Amino acid sequence: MTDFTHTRADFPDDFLFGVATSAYQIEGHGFGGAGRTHWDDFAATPGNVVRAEHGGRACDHYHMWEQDLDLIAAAGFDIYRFSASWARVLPDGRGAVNTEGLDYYDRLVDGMLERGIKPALTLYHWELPSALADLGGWRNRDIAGWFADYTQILCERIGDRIWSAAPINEPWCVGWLSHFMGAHAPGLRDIRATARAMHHIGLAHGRATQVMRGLGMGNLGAVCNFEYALPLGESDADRSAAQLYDGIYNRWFIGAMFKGAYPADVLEGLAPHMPKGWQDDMATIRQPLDWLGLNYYTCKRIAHDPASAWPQLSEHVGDLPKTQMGWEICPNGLAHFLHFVGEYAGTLPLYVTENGMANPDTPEQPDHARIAYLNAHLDAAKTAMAKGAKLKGYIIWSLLDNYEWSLGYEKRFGLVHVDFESLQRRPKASYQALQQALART
Ligand code: IFM
Repeated sequence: MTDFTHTRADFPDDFLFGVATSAYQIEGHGFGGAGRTHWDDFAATPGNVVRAEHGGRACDHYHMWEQDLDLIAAAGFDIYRFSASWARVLPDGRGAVNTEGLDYYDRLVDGMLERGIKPALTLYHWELPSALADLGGWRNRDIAGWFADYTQILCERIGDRIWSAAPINEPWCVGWLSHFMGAHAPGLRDIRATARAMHHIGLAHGRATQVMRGLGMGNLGAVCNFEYALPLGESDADRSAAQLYDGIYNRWFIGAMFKGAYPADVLEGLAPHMPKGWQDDMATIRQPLDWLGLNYYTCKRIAHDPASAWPQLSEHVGDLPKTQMGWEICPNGLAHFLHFVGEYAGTLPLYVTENGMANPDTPEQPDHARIAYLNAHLDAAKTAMAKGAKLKGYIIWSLLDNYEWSLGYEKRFGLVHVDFESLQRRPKASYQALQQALART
């Protein structure tokens, strides 16, 4: 069996290892009285999702959660980063509460604590209730208030037992990927919608953080995704395009959350489309936080595209070895960001809140490629720590093979193989290697 290059003993005593999932991707949204989400609508529209697959059954974690928590505990993970579904708690996004949904999250959190696992909650991992999408979803400023109310209801019930919480997973995906690139629900390609969503996401983050502080919760953070932007060619134009891509992807949200300011280069393009009075919200967006989480997977080659409208750039894939997603394997980028975010997060603890790879795994084939990927990224993390990065934990995406959004169930990110017919779980070689590496000696 291929081993991990590092074991737990190579990291500081308080360094934590974890595994992550999200509600819509594993729970089975058709169970337990959850409301319809914009992902159900997106998947039901031809051309959006491979084979029109949706999260109706997914991994049926809703019924199999005990078995899944046992897998997390048996591997020796310290943290389980999970998310709650807004539409499971409030089927219409506001108004009537689905008590079955609250009971479910209550049981799930108790189940983690019983097994000695730290619950790391994400409040929103993309399953917007359809009823709120009808009202404009993230384009509507009122979403910040709706999200704050949902936060209050959920955290009044489970907040007392949560180890850490973050409001919104990967704001760039919620804003840019979903409203500008049209690749995720609601599938828009509209700059005005994008600017509004990119601002209201920050506002909702700020309001939810205030609510959780008000309830006495601690260890509150933000989880942003980062992609290492490299110029495609040597020209100044490509260099500037990569810099702008970096601003949109990597600096917009942390700029607002940690400095109360959007990056000037990005604002130049988005300002004409921003909602009126956005400047007055910056203090709410910039809430004191306790940590920053980085989701990191890959790099991207960026070129200037003079023929297109702002931001006048095109995305390319380079020659590095790739994962099943077609994403280049580029651990240098992780090391880069672990230093770069210090400019925003100062001395706050950092966590890698997602890192991992999709691989066309079968139960019979050991996933050596995943072990190598994780090794390379742990090496990069270790090197960054030696140079002063404040990294306190590393969380792998994902525990289980699951619903990879518009790519359906084909792309397998799990440490545990899931047969989507029988729902049988089978730990992969990477799970077993991690179990060895994490064992306390
Ligand atoms: O599956 C996703 C997850 O929902 C968010 N971060 C990236 C993962 C892999 O694409």
